[in-house]
Amino acid sequence: MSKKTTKQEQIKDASQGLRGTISAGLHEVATGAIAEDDQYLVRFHGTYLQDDRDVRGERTKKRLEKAYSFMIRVRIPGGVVTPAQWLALDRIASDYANGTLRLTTRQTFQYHGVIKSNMRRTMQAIDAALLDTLAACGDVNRNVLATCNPHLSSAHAEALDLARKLSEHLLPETGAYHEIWLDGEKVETQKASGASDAEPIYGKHYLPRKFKTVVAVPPHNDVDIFAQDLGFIAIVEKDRVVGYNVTVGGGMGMTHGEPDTFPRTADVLGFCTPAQAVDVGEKILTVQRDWGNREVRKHARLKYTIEVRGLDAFRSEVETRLGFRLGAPRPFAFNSTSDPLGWSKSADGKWHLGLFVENGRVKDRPEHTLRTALREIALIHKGEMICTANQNVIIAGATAAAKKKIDAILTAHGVSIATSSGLRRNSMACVALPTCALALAESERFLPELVTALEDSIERAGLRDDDIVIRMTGCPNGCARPYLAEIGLVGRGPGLYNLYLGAAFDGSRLNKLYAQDVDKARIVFLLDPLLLAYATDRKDGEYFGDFVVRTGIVKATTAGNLFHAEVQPVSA
Ligand code: SRM
Ligand code: SF4
Repeated sequence: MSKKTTKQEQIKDASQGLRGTISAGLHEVATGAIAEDDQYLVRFHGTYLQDDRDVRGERTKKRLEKAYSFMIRVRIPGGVVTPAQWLALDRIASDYANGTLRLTTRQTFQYHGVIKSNMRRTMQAIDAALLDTLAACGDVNRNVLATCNPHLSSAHAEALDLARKLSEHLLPETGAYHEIWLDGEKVETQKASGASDAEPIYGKHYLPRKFKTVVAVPPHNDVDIFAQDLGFIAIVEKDRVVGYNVTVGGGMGMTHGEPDTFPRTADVLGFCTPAQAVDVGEKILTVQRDWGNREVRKHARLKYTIEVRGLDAFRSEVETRLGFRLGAPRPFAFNSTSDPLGWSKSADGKWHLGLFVENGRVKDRPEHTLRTALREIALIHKGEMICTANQNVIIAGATAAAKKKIDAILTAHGVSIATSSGLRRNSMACVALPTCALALAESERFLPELVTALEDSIERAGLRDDDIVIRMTGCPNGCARPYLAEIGLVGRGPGLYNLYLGAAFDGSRLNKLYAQDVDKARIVFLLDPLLLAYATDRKDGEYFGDFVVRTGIVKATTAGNLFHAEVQPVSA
């Protein structure tokens, strides 16, 4: 290995197929943690060592070890689970985690608060539910997303099928996952080739950085395709997918004060047939494997490879490896990144309920026992439960009789299908404190109260039912994709956020910094007149993000990509 490569590259190199000393570390009872290098390696197995930041200061004062526990992320391509799997996952939350399920922005579940001595039991319980956590984190292809819901059309079912195939094909082959967590037992969802360490796709060093793939069925962009490393846009004719426009180079993460790190929307690379899609995905991944920056981790994502090498050179290398040329992109149009909430009926006669889950946290609160309600629904439901990339859940494929029962269960548990406003319906926050090690500010625990405060302005402006996308993160890494929100808030420090405005409602244009280091009162103060102006001066059907651009509230200096433009915030 070159000496110039990052520490993470050296750890992968020495890891013996992602084993490191994880197994030994799990048996070490003197600490709730694991060795530092293993903390990086366990990510490939779908888990992170964390500590409870709410008690960190107090424990340091008392000279106690940090309150360590693990976050575990399940791999669920397309976010689709059976009711039986939901019940199993729910049980695990009580048995081993903090009693909540956290639906993520990438169509899956996370557990928080799993202590080391419960780690293997938890992984085995996930395995028993015929699920796994392999490659849910780490420098590999992550959970693959698909536009919800396979009942809606054959094209939606094909999109889910492709997401599953891509996820399966791009899984690491190491037997370490079996050995460490399952005692060599077979994981049903792992590659049939099983415990080989050869890693024909990844090689010994895996990827330079995480890699994220989605499949979208226009006009719904619920998977936020332009935020992803690799995307497939279904081109549908007569209800069948005739091929995919392939997108590359999207990503959200940046670092405050480092302008050579930035969010970027993906480019359309070309067109492929359904039969070519998995191969195209593999070759794009391998070009990034070989061309990605392994010396500066902050520049290691595919978006920087594309910026440095150029889209044409990238396409040409992909085509050389494929042995054929990609076709010219076909026309497509997205209209929204939101989820269809409420009840709807598909052509197959089945009912589907899109249920808003505030910031994805499935838990019981007094008067709003959502977790119990979903458990009771899973007990009577015969269809699917689908996690969305907006942290919501779709109870899909219900019969008319089940629909009545589901409504009754929700009512009994104080769960309303309606949300208090279009702003809340389109709100999303990352986890942040107390579990995320990188959080600079609150997010999940703060956004609901900020939305409540903004609902006063919304009410006065007569915008209660209007869809306005608001997203918050506790740091600039962008886990709730805030740079693609009409109103984006990004944590800078305790109680302080950067305010971004002007992304497109269909997810195709980034927003732009509007105000720096603003607190709750200032955010409300700044947004109140803009919301009132929007209500009075908007054109027919104009979205808030488009309005602030058209009226010059934020100024676009390059087409499509506001964020890349020179950043000139108004003074806070
Ligand atoms: Fe994320 C790191 C949570 C989606 C960009 N993300 C983290 C970690 C693991 C913090 C850490 O490294 O210590 C967070 C764990 C918090 C916790 O306590 O649970 C975390 N990310 C999340 C989730 C749970 C947010 C949520 O509230 O739903 C999402 C889990 C998705 C999943 O199921 O796989 C989540 N993260 C995203 C997304 C959105 C997406 O992929 O569509 C992004 C932006 C897209 C992208 O990747 O560019 C995202 N997360 C990051 C980054 C910045 C990456 C970069 O290129 O700079 C980090 C930090 C890092 O990797 O170094 C990060
Ligand atoms: Fe943590 Fe930052 Fe991601 Fe929020 S955006 S979960 S604070 S890494």
